[in-house]
Amino acid sequence: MHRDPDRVPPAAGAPRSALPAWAALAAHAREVRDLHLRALFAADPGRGERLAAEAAGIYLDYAKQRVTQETLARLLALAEACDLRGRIDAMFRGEPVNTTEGRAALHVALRAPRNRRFMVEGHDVVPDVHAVLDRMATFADAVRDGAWRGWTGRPIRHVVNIGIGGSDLGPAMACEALRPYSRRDLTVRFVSNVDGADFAEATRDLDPAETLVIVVSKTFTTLETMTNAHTARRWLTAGLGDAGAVARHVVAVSANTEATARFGIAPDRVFGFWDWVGGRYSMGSAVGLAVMLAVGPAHFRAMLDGFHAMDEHFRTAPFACNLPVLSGLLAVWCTTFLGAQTLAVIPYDQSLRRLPAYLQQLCMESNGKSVTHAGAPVPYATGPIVWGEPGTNGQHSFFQLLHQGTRLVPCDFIAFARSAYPLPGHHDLLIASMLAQAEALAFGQTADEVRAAGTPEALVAHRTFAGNRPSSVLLAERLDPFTLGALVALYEHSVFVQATIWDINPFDQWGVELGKALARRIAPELTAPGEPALGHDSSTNALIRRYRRLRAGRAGGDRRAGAEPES
Ligand code: G6Q
Repeated sequence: MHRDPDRVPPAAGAPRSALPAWAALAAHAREVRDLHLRALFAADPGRGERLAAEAAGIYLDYAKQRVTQETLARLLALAEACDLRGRIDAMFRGEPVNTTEGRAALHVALRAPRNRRFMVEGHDVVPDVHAVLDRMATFADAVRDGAWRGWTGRPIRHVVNIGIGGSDLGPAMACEALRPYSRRDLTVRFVSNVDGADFAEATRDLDPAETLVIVVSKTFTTLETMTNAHTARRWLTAGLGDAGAVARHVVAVSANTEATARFGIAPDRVFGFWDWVGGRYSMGSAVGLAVMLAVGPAHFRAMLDGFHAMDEHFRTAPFACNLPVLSGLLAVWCTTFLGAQTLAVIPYDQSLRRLPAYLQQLCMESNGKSVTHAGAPVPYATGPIVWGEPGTNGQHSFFQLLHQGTRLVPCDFIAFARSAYPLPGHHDLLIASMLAQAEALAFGQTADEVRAAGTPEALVAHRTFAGNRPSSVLLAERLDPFTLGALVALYEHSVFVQATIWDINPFDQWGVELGKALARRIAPELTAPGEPALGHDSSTNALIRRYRRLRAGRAGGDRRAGAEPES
């Protein structure tokens, strides 16, 4: 029987790099390493039209990635050899794809329409999802139309979301992105950091009588969130003069109803979610309550529809025109085969200014792993460092390195054809800038072109751009709730595709535990009376001693003028 060598499974426990499809791709990468995008475009006038795909209103142009038709075919072959189809189906079937925690990762069920079924351990979770969404909608409508009132009878005008990581970044990003769709007379603020500055600055001009606090924590044990929640309780009690007021001004989003009850939040003020929803994949759950309060239930549901449209595209579209599959495979290509260490995400849209921070968590917490599912070290590079800033601002700061530095920095550019802020002369300039950057990165400017422009010889080398720097463009009509949902789902599933190729678990985050445990040990040492015995390394011990002296004002040294804050 003939067997396609790309499909021969590796021996059990062998790394992905032992796959014939992997070796073929690695050999191909060596062959095309010096191919320039100039040559690729010159040889194929149809490239710009062909290397593109579209779904849920988002057009992905990846013609300026350093790929040939053969690269794409080999990447797709690798996806098949890694059983990407089987892994997608397993995720959608609610299997415990989060292997180290023995859980499903079924965030796609959060945005399923009522008539769909998604099973977790034999139970259809879709009715549970919609029951919470309906309760959220009733509550959001009541707050927004003034029926829900604070302790003193005043309507709610401010919302403070207390949460961190997955319980903060998604809703914070979405509230910012969807500001044109939000109630302008309702302020929504986000408090995440245990640094008191965060809570103090977020609440300093708010009236507790008109403020609703949402404590968002899946576990309801997270140090930062619980510290801020207790501070909020004191702030409300002090401001309203009665501890009973807290019950009227605090709601919770959590999977831990025992802990919310212990905190004093009645069950009907708790919006639940489930352990099959990972924190950084939870934006479509009750974690998005602040977003629903800001934009209203209809816009929130439109955002979920956008998520769902991309989910369905990911589940059903052939890989060769599947946006998350293409995006994930291109990330693997750039990271593992071309040696790029980072991915810059540059939204040419000020409303997406929090998107890079959101994607940092989504991508880096998911794929910042160095062992396979089976616990073996990976012999190849995994998740890239994700970073970015909105354009055009980045052009005036770090783009120099992207164009002429020594590192390869693939970029994702994100843009919309229509702006919610149609000030004359702005939007076309914004988009022209993005297109120009992608063009300059890809094609550069040769020494001959620089000379031909009359540049003095001494400056030719300085003004030459090598080009061949890869980027993708994501273009949609406008940044509306539907498109935002589709965009986020695209990245979620791209991360899953990458993890599948790398054979790592994108749904756990053990790497954040060690620091938390050490902080619990150090915290009492900072305040203990006398000179506590310290058992750390000499650097940590010295820093703890110095901090204690500075904190007590015993470090010596003069008070500098201007060192005291105004308030
Ligand atoms: C996300 C992570 C992490 C988590 C926060 C907050 O995937 O698990 O960022 O969201 O640590 O956790 P809680 O929601 O439990 O407070």
